[in-house]
Amino acid sequence: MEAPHYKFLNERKVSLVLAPFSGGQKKQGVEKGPQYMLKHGLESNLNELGWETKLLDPLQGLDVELQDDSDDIKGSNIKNSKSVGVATQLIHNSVKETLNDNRFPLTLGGDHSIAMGTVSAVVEKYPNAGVLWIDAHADINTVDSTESGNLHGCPVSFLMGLNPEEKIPSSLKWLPKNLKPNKIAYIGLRDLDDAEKKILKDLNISAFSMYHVDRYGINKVIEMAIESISTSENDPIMCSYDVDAVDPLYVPATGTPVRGGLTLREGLFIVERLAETGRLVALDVVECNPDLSHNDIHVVDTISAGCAIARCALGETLL
Ligand SMILES: [Mn+2]
Repeated sequence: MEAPHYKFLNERKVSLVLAPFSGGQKKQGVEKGPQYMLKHGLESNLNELGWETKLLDPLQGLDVELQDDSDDIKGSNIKNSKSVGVATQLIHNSVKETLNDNRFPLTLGGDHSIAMGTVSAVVEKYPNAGVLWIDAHADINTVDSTESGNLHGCPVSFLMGLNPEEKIPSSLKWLPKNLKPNKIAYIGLRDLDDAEKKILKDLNISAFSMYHVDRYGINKVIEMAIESISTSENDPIMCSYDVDAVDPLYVPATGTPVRGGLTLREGLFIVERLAETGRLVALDVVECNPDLSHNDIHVVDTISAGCAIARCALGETLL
């Protein structure tokens, strides 16, 4: 396979946007993801693939307490909305700046709430962009439907504007609700709340669960997913990749593991294939949590998988 050509870039330049944020859920440790991935050699690996790299650390010196509920709305169980709002806006600005510099934003989480910042920035830059959300979960709970109140389970509902205005915490009011239901497709789903299933049905959102992966195979699924979010063959594509899409056998150190997931090869094939299209414009890799492991091998497996997802999306091939 020839090295993929990224149609929306002039040169192979990537900004690693560090998003060491854990306020979208309750388990400490997910904020260590970016440092572990860097320590694993991700930056030099990307250099070897021909990318000029730059690190951005938008949350550096963030003075909002991680657990800050001062902005939460009474009667809603949404948690830490202040810190989520502040952090995601900083990340949004970094991704926007990266895209405007004609660089590829590779955002390293952190929990999946950070995608409020990244996806909204990509759609602002490219209004016709489609989003592939690779995940065991749909992350589309609303402020009314969420049982846990953890915002990493809600980013898609905020991006789509599914929440009543009066229930949006003031620190999340900045967020452009620019993601249309026909511009997102899921792959890897296997653990959804009933309310989420209803939203996907009602809005006719393209969703490929593990059932579809088994029935059609991953190659056909990615083809159908891309087709479903494309209005033309040249629409840009963003990928927001939650490592829990991959089976916990390969990715054990993550906050909400669900068995029966993608094999490691299926997980990597998705991003290899996306790179091959030349249409990929941004990638998130989220939910690596090195603290949630019983041994060092679990940590190494998880971080290795996260780094491999990033490398494959940026053109690494087997041959
Ligand atoms: Mn997720």
